[in-house]
Amino acid sequence: MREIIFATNNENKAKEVNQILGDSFKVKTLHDIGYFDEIEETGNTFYQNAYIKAKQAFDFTGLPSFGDDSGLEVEFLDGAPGVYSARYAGESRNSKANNDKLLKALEQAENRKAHFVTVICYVDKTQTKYFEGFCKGQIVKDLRGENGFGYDPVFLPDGYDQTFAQMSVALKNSISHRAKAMEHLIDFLKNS
Ligand code: ITT
Repeated sequence: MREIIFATNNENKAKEVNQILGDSFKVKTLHDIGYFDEIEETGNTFYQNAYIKAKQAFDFTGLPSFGDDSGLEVEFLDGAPGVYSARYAGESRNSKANNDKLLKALEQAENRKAHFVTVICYVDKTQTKYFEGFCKGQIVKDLRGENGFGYDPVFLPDGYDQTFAQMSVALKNSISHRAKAMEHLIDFLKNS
């Protein structure tokens, strides 16, 4: 089985990615490879941060590695919180605080359109590649559901009447931004 390093400390992301990849790859996270330092996300774009994560894991292991940088872009907020999604309400990276701040910022908003973005960067000995995925939807008015992570309780994907946090992981994984970016990565890996 091919081994690949997923440069994340987010267990929920790792769970989603493992489910998407199934048995075709053995995925190891930063924790699994014994990398316990914080990777500073110093970039201003999803692309830069995804690269920083993947490159760090590749440099540490010498093995094919990928990083995922993702976030929520809200139309009424001109694309915020965007690349700063994890820290929208402060450095504590607290999801409840982030969601509360977002709902407050949208209190008067009629336009509640938003989309999730994932950029995956893959690095190995010979190449660096990028893959994108998007999922469009709306921000609901109250927190709904217990599953998932981050902004899942406030995000209603287009065409569904459940937020990401009300859906099973399997259903989220069939339509999410991360799933779409992962499909592109998987296609690439199959042909390389
Ligand atoms: P790693 O950098 O260790 O992978 P992270 O949680 O810091 O994990 P990001 O830097 O990509 O990940 O931050 C993305 C933030 O955007 C994340 O903390 C969530 O708040 C939000 N987010 C990303 N994908 C999401 C999803 O599928 N559902 C809900 N919120 C999501």
